[in-house]
Amino acid sequence: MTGKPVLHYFNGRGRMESIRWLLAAAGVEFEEELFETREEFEKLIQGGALMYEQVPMVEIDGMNLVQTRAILRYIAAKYDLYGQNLEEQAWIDMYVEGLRDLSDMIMYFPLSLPEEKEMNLEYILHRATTRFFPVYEKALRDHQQDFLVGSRLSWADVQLLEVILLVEECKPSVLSDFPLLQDFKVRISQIPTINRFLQPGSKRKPRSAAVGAQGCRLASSPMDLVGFGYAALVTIGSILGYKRRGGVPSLIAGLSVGLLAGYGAYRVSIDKRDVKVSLFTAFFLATVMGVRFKRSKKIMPAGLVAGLSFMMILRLILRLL
Ligand SMILES: N[C@@H](CCC(=O)N[C@@H](CS)C(=O)NCC(=O)O)C(=O)O
Repeated sequence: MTGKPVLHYFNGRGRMESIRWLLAAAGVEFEEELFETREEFEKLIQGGALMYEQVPMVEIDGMNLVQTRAILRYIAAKYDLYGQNLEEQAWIDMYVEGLRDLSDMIMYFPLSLPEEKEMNLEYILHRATTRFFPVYEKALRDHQQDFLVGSRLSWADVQLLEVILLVEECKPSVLSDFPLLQDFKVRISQIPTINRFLQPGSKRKPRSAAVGAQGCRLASSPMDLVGFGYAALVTIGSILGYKRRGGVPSLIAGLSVGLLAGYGAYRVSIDKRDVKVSLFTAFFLATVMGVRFKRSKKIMPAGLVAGLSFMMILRLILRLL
């Protein structure tokens, strides 16, 4: 290998965190190109480095590796963390895939609707303690070794420790009925490479960066709901105005501006810094309605639209800072 692997991802845990864990456990130093904006992500896409236009991507051994599982498998095999034979590999795969099911639930948890948060958390903890942790507790009991598979550290152990710590962040006492997992946690945490990764200042992402799915949301760019709401308001407002006072030209003008605002919101949804159209629309409406409000002193609709448009301008400018 020439040079250190370079990890490309958002500045968060997400799908990259297990890759960080595995490299760290293998004692491999790595570099990170962490992006914060959609543009940085798109630059990478335009450079042709992302096979599926998705991250994680890891530059390693002259390849641009994508697909989380493929990356993990490559690292595990390369650094001798993937068992001694096909049978051990199969066991490692089974343990790792189960752990992924559990960690995926946790990764998507921040996307829960507020009213579903408590129920979803309970569900995750229930699944962890009734379906997944019993498997690993039994595996350690039956296998009678320090590790899940064979007699040395494997990818399965690294992944298990990562997920235990993840679930403990949701409920610190979650291992209380799993004595072997408690011992396992202490034992594996003491392995020097892993212990270093657990120390502050390492490349392990903190809980505050548990943006898993939020990281993905940045990649697929969240919809500009406020912008669409504003466009809908302008459109509905012009239809109501027409119904009340008539006037086809004002209706056409209102609908056109509403359409333009909708198009602006669409562009912001694709790229949150692409605010030109939205800014122009809001500026136009703020000016026209502001002048109308000054003359008529009527809050509805002139004052309201001018005020909202002014707030939209502020909001869009803030996005650029
Ligand atoms: N199967 C892929 C999924 C990767 C994925 O969904 N990545 C997200 C970020 S976490 C992404 O790049 N999304 C952008 C998009 O799909 O356009 C993997 O496991 O690596």
